[in-house]
Amino acid sequence: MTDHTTSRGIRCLLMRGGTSKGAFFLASDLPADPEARDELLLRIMGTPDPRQIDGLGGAHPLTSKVAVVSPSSDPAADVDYLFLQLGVDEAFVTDRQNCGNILAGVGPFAVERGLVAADAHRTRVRIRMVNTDSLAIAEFATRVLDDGTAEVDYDGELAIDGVPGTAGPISLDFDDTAGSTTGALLPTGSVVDAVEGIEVTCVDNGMPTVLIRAADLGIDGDESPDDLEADATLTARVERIRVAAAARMGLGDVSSASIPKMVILSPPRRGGAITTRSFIPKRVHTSIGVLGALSVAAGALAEGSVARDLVRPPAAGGAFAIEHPTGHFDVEVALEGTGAEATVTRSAALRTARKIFDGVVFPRPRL
Ligand code: NQM
Repeated sequence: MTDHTTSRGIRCLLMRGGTSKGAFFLASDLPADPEARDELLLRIMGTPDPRQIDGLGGAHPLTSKVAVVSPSSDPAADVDYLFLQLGVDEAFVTDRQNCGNILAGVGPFAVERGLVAADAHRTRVRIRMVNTDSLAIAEFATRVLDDGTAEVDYDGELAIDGVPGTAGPISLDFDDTAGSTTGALLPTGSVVDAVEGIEVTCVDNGMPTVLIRAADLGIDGDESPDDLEADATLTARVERIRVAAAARMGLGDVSSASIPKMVILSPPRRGGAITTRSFIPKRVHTSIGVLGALSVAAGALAEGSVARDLVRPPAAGGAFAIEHPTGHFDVEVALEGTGAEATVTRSAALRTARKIFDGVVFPRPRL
């Protein structure tokens, strides 16, 4: 049978979103059947292959990401955004996690594809995040061209650690909570749980995350991602804790899932609130995810969490600076209530994004 997708290609926009990179598609340009869509996406990204040599993927989970965008039927939203994480050397596509870095590209993509009309100076896009059925509002600069049409202005002065140079700020505002996969900010019902012999805080402000003190793992917490990944005893222990904590969080079998994320905490080194190293979950993040950071901040601010003796919280109303391997990421998170009753009243962050390539991608033939 002739495979027309291979010969004619699929319309695709490659975009950096925050510190990640992904392939953005209109849902209408992909098969409606999730199984057929995922099989096609694996071929487009070049998965499974450690180098993803025959596709668009960049040989790391942070560059093996897909956004599927469509007009929203929710009156509170302009567009629906489905995030899909693809494996690199393992052939999987999962919708069990959301991604806030790729979210930064969704508003601009909606304008690029004509789903949202750009305003003369700034454009606001209301995004329903399908993975967690929650809302985000993105706002970014747009400009009017000589012919009167408006387009996204990607340039600007904001530097984000983990990306060279500067670009235009994209504000991501989640109102209160940044969403939840597990349905609760503290999914085990406790601020601290004992898992595999150590104390952890399980939290979900947009990303199911397990917080662990570096000292409890016998490490400093500011090791490089390469050094952490090379420590087979440590990675095996982190994985055992992940699987056990996931069961307590109601996430079921996560042996082949990219959640929960495992974040190792230690005191701040560079004037921020806390130092982090994030297992996402097999590779170690070179910075930190957006929703991961919002979850770390919420967990660290929860009274009695494992971060209590490590965190240097910002002054009231100040940004929570999360230190990570390539710098820091400032997020705004506010909590109300104490202990297991705590709720999030504000979640927001600034990112940048950039259109890298717009065209037609040709999936590799079936293996
Ligand atoms: O937590 C990587 C990323 C992410 C996720 C991961 C993210 C988020 O940096 O919102 O952005 O944890 O898999 O792209």
